[in-house]
Amino acid sequence: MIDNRKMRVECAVLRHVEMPLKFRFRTSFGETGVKKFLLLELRGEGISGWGECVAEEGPFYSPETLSTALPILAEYLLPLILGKAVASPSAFDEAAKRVRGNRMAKAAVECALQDMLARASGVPLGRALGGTREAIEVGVSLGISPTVQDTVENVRKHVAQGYRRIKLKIEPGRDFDRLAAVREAFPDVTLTVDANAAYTLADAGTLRSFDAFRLDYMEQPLHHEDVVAHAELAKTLKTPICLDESIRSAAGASAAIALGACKVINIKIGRVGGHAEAVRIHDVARAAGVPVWCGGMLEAGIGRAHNVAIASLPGFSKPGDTSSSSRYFEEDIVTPALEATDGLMPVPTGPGTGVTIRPDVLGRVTTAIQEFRA
Ligand code: OSB
Ligand code: MG
Repeated sequence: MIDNRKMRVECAVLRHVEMPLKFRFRTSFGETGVKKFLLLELRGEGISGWGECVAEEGPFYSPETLSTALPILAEYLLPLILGKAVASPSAFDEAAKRVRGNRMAKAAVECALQDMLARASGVPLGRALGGTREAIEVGVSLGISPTVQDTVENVRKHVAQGYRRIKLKIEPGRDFDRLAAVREAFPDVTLTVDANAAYTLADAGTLRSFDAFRLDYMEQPLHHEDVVAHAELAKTLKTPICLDESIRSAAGASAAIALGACKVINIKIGRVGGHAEAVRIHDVARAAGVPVWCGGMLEAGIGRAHNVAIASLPGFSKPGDTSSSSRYFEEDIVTPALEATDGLMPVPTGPGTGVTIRPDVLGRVTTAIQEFRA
């Protein structure tokens, strides 16, 4: 990573943003129809760097929420960089270690610094992080549908759009029947499931029955804190396990791999605290022969562009959840639009994330603005 340039951050602008989703997204932990997030702009030396905080409204996917990220940013994280002469991403990453947890808040700052530094250096962020791909392979994450028939139709629509992997959200009671119907209708599609921790070891029989569907992997079947239980479960399944919620650091990733708890890892920049930790997880996984892929949090353009940048690293060898922005939103806050064709999304080639804010659109979806200075 290039990190030799020291940036001076003069001002931070935090926008509260609300964007209606084109579909209601239902998981085992809840349902949403509006994407609410904090958008961070760091300004200094005539450049802006942008980061999207992926904390959600409620503490259901992660303990962090919009209303916990705000004071952590204002009171602990932004003061580490505002007015300081050494606001490089790695200096921030190091200084922010004193703050435990709160990784989504940290990632928003680290992403904005990474974007700012790459822009100042005139290089694409993906390349600055070690990325080698010109385009990334993408799949879709499909929420839990009301019926088996709706599920099959939704899969049909996305297979026709060329997505390279279909991931179905599942929960106890809305799993086997849907999988059976989808696998029968699409014998060759690359298929996965994501339970968001909705099962226990008592459900091992049900989870084992999914072996018949030749899933590429099963994502986070068990409790987010129980890596050992995943290792136990793995012994009884043919289907490989992929961990999402359980992996928050490179140390945790190494431990999970050593325990046999996962054969695949979903990396989300927000969940792990920024690009630097995402790269470290990528590196330990790659050294262990464990493929990774980039997850999603229904991001708008800035968060999506950061996802595309990290997914350009070589170890991201499975299709991720970074599907086309137009699937989610009528209009996005950045240009060029982040769109996949035939399941391939080009990695922007401009400096930083390679996307530019559309001030008119951003103005329409911003509900509040706060400014922070040293
Ligand atoms: O578990 O991967 C998840 C969205 C919000 C919270 C958790 C998850 C998801 C998704 C959506 O699966 C992925 C996307 O389309 O951005
Ligand atoms: Mg997941």
